[in-house]
Amino acid sequence: MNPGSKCRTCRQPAIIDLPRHNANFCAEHFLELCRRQVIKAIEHWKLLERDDKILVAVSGGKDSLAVWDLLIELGYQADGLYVGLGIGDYSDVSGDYARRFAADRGLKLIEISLRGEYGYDIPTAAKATRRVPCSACGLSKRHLFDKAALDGGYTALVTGHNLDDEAAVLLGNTMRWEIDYLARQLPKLEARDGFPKKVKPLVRLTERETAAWCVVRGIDYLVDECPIAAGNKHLGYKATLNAMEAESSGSKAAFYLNFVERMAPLLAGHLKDDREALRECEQCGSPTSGDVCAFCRLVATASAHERVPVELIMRGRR
Ligand code: Q46
Ligand code: ZN
Ligand code: ZN
Repeated sequence: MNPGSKCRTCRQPAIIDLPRHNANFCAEHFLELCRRQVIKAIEHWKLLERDDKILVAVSGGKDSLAVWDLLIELGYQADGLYVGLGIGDYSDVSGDYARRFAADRGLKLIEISLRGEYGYDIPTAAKATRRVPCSACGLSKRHLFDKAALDGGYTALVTGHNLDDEAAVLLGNTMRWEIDYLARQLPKLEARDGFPKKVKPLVRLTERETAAWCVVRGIDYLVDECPIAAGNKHLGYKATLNAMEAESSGSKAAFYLNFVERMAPLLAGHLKDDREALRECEQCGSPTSGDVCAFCRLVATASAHERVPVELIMRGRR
């Protein structure tokens, strides 16, 4: 940002430049822009109702704390859910950030420990399944988020996915033409038997913007990235999209938002086919396409495996 840059709205000194909006903003008007983007997402895609009982999946990072903060600020009733993944110090510290955020604001935080309640952690699950850690981690989180939302009588499950996350997943799915995944990549998935409504109110904000929201609002968040994320292909897709964005600002938002508006409706039929094939897991009752759901199979495999320290997984990934 050039020294002396002025806020587009009030002409006071700017604190952030946002090339895709072709403007700079002071702290107050930057926050206003973020609020407007979230309200626009909520209203345009009908993400939330005023009387929704909301559960926010919280990791202790910038996005999940920002979305929780924004929803409370906008007058929604929202509790938090933190899942302890057992990824060494990273999980211990991330839990502290989530707890501190909730305690400082008098908000309710539900906690689930994978090791304490299901007898495994993510490093052990990665070793036991011989797949990248994010595979077992994503599966565990999806299952436990859905279960906690339904058990707690919540009508909406909110996640902090931002524009960078969604554009990166979209690029990955497009590169492989994963039609079923593409059909589901929406800012809102309606509730259905065994699944809560799932919404992503931050999809109009970039990760730079959610980080800036936290800094301006004085939210203390865990800056460190997950130490075992190296197998996560989305990091490469994010770098590719950032390179394109640097050449042509606004291209990332156009890629994702135009997909949702123009392409996703054409894939709606795939979403329906996918839903019709589900039945109840014999062990936990969750929706599944087989007899026993993928989560119950993961619990059986990972909890029977000798505990694996996170350092082993980190070394293995280098
Ligand atoms: S926590 Fe889990 Fe992420 Fe770490 S192991 Fe992968 S999915 S990167 S959001
Ligand atoms: Zn201003
Ligand atoms: Zn099950």
